[in-house]
Amino acid sequence: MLDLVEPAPVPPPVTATAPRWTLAAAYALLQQPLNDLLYQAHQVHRQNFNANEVQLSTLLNIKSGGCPEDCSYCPQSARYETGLESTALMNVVDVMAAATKAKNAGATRFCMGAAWRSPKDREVEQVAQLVSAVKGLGLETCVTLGMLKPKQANRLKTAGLDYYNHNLDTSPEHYGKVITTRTYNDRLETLEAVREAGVKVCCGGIVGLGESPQDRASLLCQLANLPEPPESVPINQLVRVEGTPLADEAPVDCFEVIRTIAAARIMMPKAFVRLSAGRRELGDAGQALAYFAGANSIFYGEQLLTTPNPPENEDRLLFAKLGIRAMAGTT
Ligand code: SAM
Ligand code: DTB
Ligand code: SF4
Repeated sequence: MLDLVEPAPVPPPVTATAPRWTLAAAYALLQQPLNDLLYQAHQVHRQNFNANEVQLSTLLNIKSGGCPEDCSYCPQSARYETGLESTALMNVVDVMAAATKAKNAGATRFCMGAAWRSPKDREVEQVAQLVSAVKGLGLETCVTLGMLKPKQANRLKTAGLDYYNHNLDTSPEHYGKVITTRTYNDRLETLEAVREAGVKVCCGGIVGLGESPQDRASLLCQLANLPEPPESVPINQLVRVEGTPLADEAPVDCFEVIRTIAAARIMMPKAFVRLSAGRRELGDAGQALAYFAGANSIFYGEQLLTTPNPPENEDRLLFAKLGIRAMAGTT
């Protein structure tokens, strides 16, 4: 009688590249005891960066409010009564003045944000002029203008754009509870256009949108598994603004922010991890912990886009206490 031997399973065809991170691995990383997570993150940080240097980026809202999108965290959406005035696109003289001030205060990157769903070609042309002017001051340039087409990304590249900021914001699973007017895939397409144009990618998310720890692990997997991981990863804590649907969301525990930063450092070892919105809420001790966990970039200057940020002198004082130096520019 013949022995019936189970045939060996056929391996799957090697078409798709394996993701760098599985959800289970990312979740396990995030949930381990805080000291274990911090120890591991700090080691990865030291292997890739000078642990006592932090990069300074200054933000300017070049076109405020009146946005047609429904991002439920955002004070700039025209759908919510937040008392914010909408403004036209700023002119080059005023932008240059703000950029010069930022440079003199010690920033090495100047990030310009516009409350658009997606810019028109004419608007991209106007922003391209701003980018060239700011670049001419010897600053790194970054813009965040909403969804971008490949041709628009190429135009910004030729103007001297270094980084494009476009966040995934949260996990694909939680996304629909936060934004309905553009899809996750829309965001991925913009990131692809930016990457293809040879502009560096700045992409991160927000902690505190009512998401679960699994959602935070899932967001980090999305970021770390992009065809090329982002060069810059902003981790924002939700700034709760009156009039927005998330105004009364329960504040997230500060250790969840620190855990997210530490996991981002481990999962994207070469990226600048930016401790972004929400630094005021963290306080000095929380920020010190974030720097230990691997954050090495901040938004520097007393205003984010529409909400307050610690003033420069406070940051300088904290850096002096911690022995942290501002990173020199690369341009
Ligand atoms: N309109 C463009 C867009 O959304 O792509 C660019 C500007 S938008 C304000 C840039 C990012 O700021 C958002 O993707 C979100 O991650 C962050 N952001 C906006 N409002 C926030 C808030 N209240 N708290 C934390 N982060 C916020
Ligand atoms: C990012 O990730 N955070 C910045 C920047 N990219 C454009 C914006 C934070 C906005 C916080 C709310 C506000 O000031 O309007
Ligand atoms: Fe508009 Fe950007 Fe605010 Fe969304 S996050 S409402 S797209 S400005």
